[in-house]
Amino acid sequence: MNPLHAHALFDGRQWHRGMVIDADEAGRLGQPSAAFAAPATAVDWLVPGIANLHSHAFQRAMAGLAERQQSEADSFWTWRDWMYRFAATLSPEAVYAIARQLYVEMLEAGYTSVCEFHYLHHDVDGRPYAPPSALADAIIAAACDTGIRLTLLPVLYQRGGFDGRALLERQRRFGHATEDFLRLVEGLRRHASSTVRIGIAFHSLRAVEVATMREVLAALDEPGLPVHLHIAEQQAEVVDCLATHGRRPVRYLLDELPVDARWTLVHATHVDEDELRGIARSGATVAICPSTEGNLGDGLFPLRAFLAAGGRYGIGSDSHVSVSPVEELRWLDYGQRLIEQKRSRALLGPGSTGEAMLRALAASAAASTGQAVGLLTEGMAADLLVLDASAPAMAAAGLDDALDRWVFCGNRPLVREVFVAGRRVVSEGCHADREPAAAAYAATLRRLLAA
Ligand code: NGQ
Ligand code: ZN
Repeated sequence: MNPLHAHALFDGRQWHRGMVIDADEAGRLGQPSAAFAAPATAVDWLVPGIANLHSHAFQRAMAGLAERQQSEADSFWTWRDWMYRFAATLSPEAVYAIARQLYVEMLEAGYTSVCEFHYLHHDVDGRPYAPPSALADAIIAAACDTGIRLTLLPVLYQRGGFDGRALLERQRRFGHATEDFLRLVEGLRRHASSTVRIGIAFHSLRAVEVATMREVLAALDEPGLPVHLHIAEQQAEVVDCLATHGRRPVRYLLDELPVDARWTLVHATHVDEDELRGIARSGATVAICPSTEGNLGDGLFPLRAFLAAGGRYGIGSDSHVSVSPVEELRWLDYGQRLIEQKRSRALLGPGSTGEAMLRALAASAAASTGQAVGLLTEGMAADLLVLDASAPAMAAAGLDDALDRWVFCGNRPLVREVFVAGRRVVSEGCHADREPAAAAYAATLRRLLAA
């Protein structure tokens, strides 16, 4: 990366005027320094790239295809059946084409890293591929080819519910015996690099017993290992967990496992005050996925109470009905506004709502991804965005409102340049592979939908 001169740099905590930043060979930032004479090439608005904390890449290809009402009782659970049927059709080549297109879109939207919650492991008949990591390899290849930073979270998925029932036939591509899972993770760790981190995930409390989680954590422990799981997204999970364990899901998790800052709880939609305080105290991040949670009819995360408890959160695009950090953040705040019939809910005192939310994302990104991302400070990754200063939405912007304009001002994308580890991957709003990725994706979808 050539040194970048910025008239205004938001480092994830605060604004600085007239800065120059530079990255080393490994894509890490040096100390940002004050630029006295900004050259003509200086950019106006330099901000941290966004970490996408929750993704199921293959679901991108289903977006818009599951919106036809089948019955008055359509729900998350009927969507899930549909999703299983779709997942049953995918080959490693298809997963690569879908993930590549998705990651191009993510980069163009301003996501510079993605946590891939990867549970589609085996062949259609449930047998392991040779090698068993074939589908994970497709995800890694898509990330490396597009230039997005990846935290790959191979998912352990073992049973069909709290009562210990076996996986359904349609879930057979997802399941592992514990030893096979440990072997998969060990094998994947060989792919770790400066932009690929291997973490782990447990699909949910429904799908993995806590005793097994303890066993996996003991076997795979390493400093800062990201550990993600879905939790309390639907009321039915709360009801079933109460029936089996006499406690609500988040309470049960916090009681049974050493949840700390390495953990990311995905959704955590249905939580009471005590659980909220418990999550905040643990230092875990909540990955809120507002567009998917809205699409699936999950409910609204109680953001205000969580902020009051000092909790950490980030965002994820999850099922990818939307691939836009801006749309996630709008929905995050608008959901709260609609409940409370007030404005600017994502912060507890006066200030910029957009800036407050972006500060929260910057603060949680490193722990949740297990990588040095989020803040644009010395030693952190040079994962950054240049916003389009020439866009009408940014006309006469100032430090007080630049981030609110990006988040709240219309639908024309304002991300002009994107760098990951100091490497430019988007120029003038366009990824270099936009066209070939879209063509391969369209061919893949034609094949899948014709079958
Ligand atoms: C998933 N998706 O694993 O893709 C889940 C649905 C489940 C979301 N939670 C399946 N959005 O939770 O059992
Ligand atoms: Zn999910």
